[in-house]
Amino acid sequence: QLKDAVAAAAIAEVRPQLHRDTVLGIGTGSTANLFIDRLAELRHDFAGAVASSEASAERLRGHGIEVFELNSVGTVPFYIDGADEVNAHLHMIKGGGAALTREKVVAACAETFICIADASKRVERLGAFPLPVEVIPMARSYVARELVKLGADPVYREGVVTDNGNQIIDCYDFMIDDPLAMEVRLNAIVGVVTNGLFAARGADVLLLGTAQGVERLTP
Ligand code: DER
Repeated sequence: QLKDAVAAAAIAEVRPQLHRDTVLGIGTGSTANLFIDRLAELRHDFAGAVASSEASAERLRGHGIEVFELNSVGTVPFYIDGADEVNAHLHMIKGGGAALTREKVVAACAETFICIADASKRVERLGAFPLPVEVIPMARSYVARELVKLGADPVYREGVVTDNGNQIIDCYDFMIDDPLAMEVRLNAIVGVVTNGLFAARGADVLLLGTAQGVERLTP
């Protein structure tokens, strides 16, 4: 299973750097879950983790791993998380799991962002995966109209409320040629909390699961 191979590779990558007082930044999604499950056996080798979602926090606690509030930790040496798409610059689209805001915050506090993904996530151009945008509920329709002006087809992700009490709009038919510029442009739409472009702060290392094994890529 390619996802399991990259989770194992991420454990191998961080294990030598673990100390009793280390707090790790942990992502959200099925690949991050495999990493969390493998962390369990190392739980006595580090202090705990900061989670990018309540779901990941619960999974960590279930393994007896202490979960810390980010405000009491400050920075973390590593952030390990999956992605929906990742390009050659290690810019990503994230947010498939509706955790993009806390993911982006913890990533901002991490020295090294290790992205773990199977080969299906590797793309030349970002945007085939519908770009998630987290919005405050009262601004949803306004933001959707602004996204149409940018060329997107905005679709409200019905029935989903984020850990922050917000809603998600997914931008379909929205190929992105300049992720850095578009990330800044989307952040400028009032009512947008976070968008799923991780370009200003992309990954530092990509562990990519391929049929030939795990490739370790850097920007
Ligand atoms: O929501 C997210 O950003 C997740 O990290 C997602 O992008 C990856 O989820 P997966 O590992 O289940 O594909």
